[in-house]
Order: sequence, then C-alpha cells, then structure tokens
Amino acid sequence: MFTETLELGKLADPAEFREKLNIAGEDPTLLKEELRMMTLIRKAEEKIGDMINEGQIQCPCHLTIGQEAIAAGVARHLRKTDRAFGTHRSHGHYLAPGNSVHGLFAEILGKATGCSKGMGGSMHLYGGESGFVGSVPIVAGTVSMAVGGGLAAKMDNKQENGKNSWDVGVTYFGDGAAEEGSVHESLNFASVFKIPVLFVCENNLFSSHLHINYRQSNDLVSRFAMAHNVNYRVVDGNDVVAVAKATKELLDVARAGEGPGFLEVVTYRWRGHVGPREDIDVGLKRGEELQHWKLRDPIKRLFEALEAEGHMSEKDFAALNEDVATEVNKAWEQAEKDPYPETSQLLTAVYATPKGGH
Ligand SMILES: Cc1ncc(C[n+]2csc(CCOP(=O)(O)OP(=O)(O)O)c2C)c(N)n1
Repeated sequence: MFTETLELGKLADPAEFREKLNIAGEDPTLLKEELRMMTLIRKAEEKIGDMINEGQIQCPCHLTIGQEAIAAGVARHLRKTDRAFGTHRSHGHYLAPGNSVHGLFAEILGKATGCSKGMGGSMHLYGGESGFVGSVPIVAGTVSMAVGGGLAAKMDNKQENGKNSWDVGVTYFGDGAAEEGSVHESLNFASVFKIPVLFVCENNLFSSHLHINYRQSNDLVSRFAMAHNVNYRVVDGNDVVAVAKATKELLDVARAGEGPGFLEVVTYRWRGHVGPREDIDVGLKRGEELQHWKLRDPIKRLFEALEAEGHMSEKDFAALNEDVATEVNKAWEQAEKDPYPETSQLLTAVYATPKGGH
C-alpha cells in the first residue's frame, strides 16, 4: 500500500493547501500547458454558465469549476490508446486530452457538429480519438465499463522492450458514486484479475446537496480500495503536480500488469450541483465554506508557483487568459451558427430490434 491515511483530515480543510504549488523538478513548459488547459476548462464553463443565464442553453450542465487540476493532472500520463470514461460532470475530462471546445459547445446546443452529433448534450460527451471513450450520467454507470476497457487492454498485452506496457481503463467518478454497489464489484474484479484500470475518485465532499459527513461514517473513500487490496493514493485535487505524480505512480504499476490503482483527489466544486449558481445547493449554506475553498484555487496556485520561479509574469498570465477567452468566444460563435441535425438522423444511433427481428 502507498499510504496509511485513515481519514481525509487536512485534505478536507479549505484552510490548508492554499499556498503556491511545489514545482521543484517539474518541466515548466509542461506546467504552462497545463495552466492553459485548466484556464480553458474554467473559461469554457464560465461561458456555459453565462449562456445558461441568458437562456441560450436548454440542456442541464454540471460544472466542474474549481476541480480543473484533476482532469489536467491525470491526462498528463494518459495515452490516446487508453480508454477513459466520465460522468455527468465531465466537461474537463473531455477537454483535457485535447478534444475541442467547439465540439463541447455544439453538443450542449444540440448541433450536428457536436462531439456526439448533437444527440447527447452535456452529459454524453465523446472524444474517442483522444482516448476519452465517453461520459454517461448514470452515477457509477461507467466504472465497470472502464474495468471492461482495462480487461480488453490486458488481452491486447501491449509490450515495450520485452516488458508489459499495457494500455489502461480509466474511470472518473464522484464520492457519491462510491455508494453504488457496482463500484465495489468493479474494485474486487479489477483486483482479483489484475486489470489495468485507474479509478479516479473526485471527492468533492458532496453528492448532489448532501455532504459526505451526513452520508458516510468516514470521509475517506479510499478505504474501499484498501478493502479490495487495490493500491491507492490520496492527494490534494487542487494541486496539478500532486495529481500528476500520484497518477504516474499508480499507472506505472497498472501498465506493468501488477494491478489496478485508486486515486482519491480531494477537491470542491464552486458552483451548485447543476447549473451556474453558487448559492443553489438545496438546504445548504455553503457560502462561507465556498469562500475558503476559493483560496485553494488550483489555477491561481499553479500560476503563483510559475511566477515565483521566474517562468511567468502577471503580463504573461493576462495574455494567456485573453488568448483562451478568444478561443472560447470563437468556438461559441461557431457553435451557435452550426446547423441542427436533420430529423432523418434521429434514430441512426439508437439500438432497436427491427419488426419481426430478434
Ligand atoms: C444511478 C443514479 N442515481 C442517482 C442519480 C442522480 N444523481 C445525479 S448526480 C448525483 C450525485 C453524484 O455525486 P458524486 O458521484 O459525488 O458526483 P459529483 O456530482 O459530486 O461530481 C446523483 C445522485 C443518477 N444520475 N444516477
């Protein structure tokens, strides 16, 4: 086992981990790319939020603002031949391996140019070329699928220099999803058969509107990995460097054929469970807590580290933000102009038994 932590402790405390990141030994060029990616995810979602407020979007959207470091940090070590699966909150998982913002916006608007041809919306994103097989809103619905993807990769048995170099299945899911039985079945199966799969549990402390302390006897989801003898790591999910490092440690083991990994990344979503509002969590008063978590901002902390080490100035960061905003706005304008699918396409991606058939 990689760690002996038995509860989240400091990791769940927004007064902790506010300082700039430790980037010693890291490649600054790579970090700047990840800073751009995290900014892209945030600005794309801020745009979606604004457009919901303007009444331009009809589709329910679950925003990941505040959690951007997880998608960016995990994606650093994924291959296009891996098989990653997402959830209802997967805009970041889709964008991080390089899928287009335009494809996301067009999908949310139901346009033919959307990443799922306008048939899926925000919760059914597809980026197969990048290794992002898809997202599904059935909570925990894709966890076992990723184990299946890992099993297929194990059977492919990819080799490099005479050693196992297996592709992996990856499943992103929330702390709420861990309350579904299929997560436990998936962990057990993956462990027993040494399936190369990375379980990425984004513990943002909430399932819809209920805090984990009201739902569970312990806020550490990794205890389920311990129970199934699965290697696990628990890290600050708002630290892209920590996320990437732990991802690599677990993937090295999985790709070598030595068993699955469980990465618990502790974070907090800034907006409501669904939609752009910060104050909409039914029955909850997140106000003060949210303001504390905003000080643990994954983007700000990475920029401050790059600035302190002389790799980036305020001016560079402003230029990056402007560049990303232009990309986002252009993508939105294009998506708005794009056509809707033809009515004749409605059933093309639907499974059905033909009349009289089997
Ligand atoms: C099987 C199933 N049960 C319930 C829901 C309704 N639902 C949608 S999201 C959600 C909460 C999920 O919480 P978590 O897994 O922690 O993910 P987060 O929203 O925090 O990212 C629920 C209960 C659903 N979509 N699927």
